[in-house]
Amino acid sequence: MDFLGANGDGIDSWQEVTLVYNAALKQVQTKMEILNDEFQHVHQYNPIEHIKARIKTPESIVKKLKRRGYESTIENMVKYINDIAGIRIICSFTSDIYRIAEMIRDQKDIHVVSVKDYITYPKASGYKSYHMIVMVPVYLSDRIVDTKVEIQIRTVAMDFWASLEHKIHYKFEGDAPEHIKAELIECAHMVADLDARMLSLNEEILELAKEHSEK
Ligand code: 0O2
Repeated sequence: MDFLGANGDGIDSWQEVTLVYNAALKQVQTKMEILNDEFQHVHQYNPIEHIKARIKTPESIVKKLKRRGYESTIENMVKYINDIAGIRIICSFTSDIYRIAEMIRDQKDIHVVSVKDYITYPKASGYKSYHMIVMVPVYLSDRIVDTKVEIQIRTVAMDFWASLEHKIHYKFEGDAPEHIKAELIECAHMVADLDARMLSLNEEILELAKEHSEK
């Protein structure tokens, strides 16, 4: 994939983009793992089930730039594409999502640029997830490059729904038949109901365990 040469935020080749964004990804992933370990140590509980990290493919970056009417230059991708580096944090319960988001906000060397709360305000498609664009400093030998990383936080059930919906979206190039769209919305309601019931079941279990230990 060819990009026009440019100079976006001190990054001037695809190799350098990969290097810098990979470094940012590793930093955020390690931070999340440390927070999860600490949480386990203090509360005997892991809010994070698992973490997935990826660098957006050049093809997907070019498509997104085109869709938004920008030329495929390094400068434009660094400036306009917020999810070149993406981390997905999967947790068990909806309450974990906000707990993790809070822990991210409290990190001194992570700057939160923007938040999209598709949990409180789901998309019309039924999509639910909590998105944060954060900026982390990547220390190279001769300079520091502030780099954007998109963090998506969602439950296992939301992730299951989103990956199927994503496949369908691509299969029908965004124009799925109406009955499939309606079925997906119905499934999104079932996912929301399942998440709510699992959360209240877990809270009841924790309460019972607490009463039991106090006896
Ligand atoms: P792909 O193919 O997954 O990479 P912004 O980041 O604010 O400039 P953007 O990218 O529209 O604008 O932000 P948003 O809404 O936070 O979406 C970012 C990513 O979230 C998307 O990346 C998807 O991965 C995911 N996402 C957003 N909406 C949906 C949805 O309705 N269904 C599913 N399954 N995933 C969604 P890309 O680059 O659009 O797509």
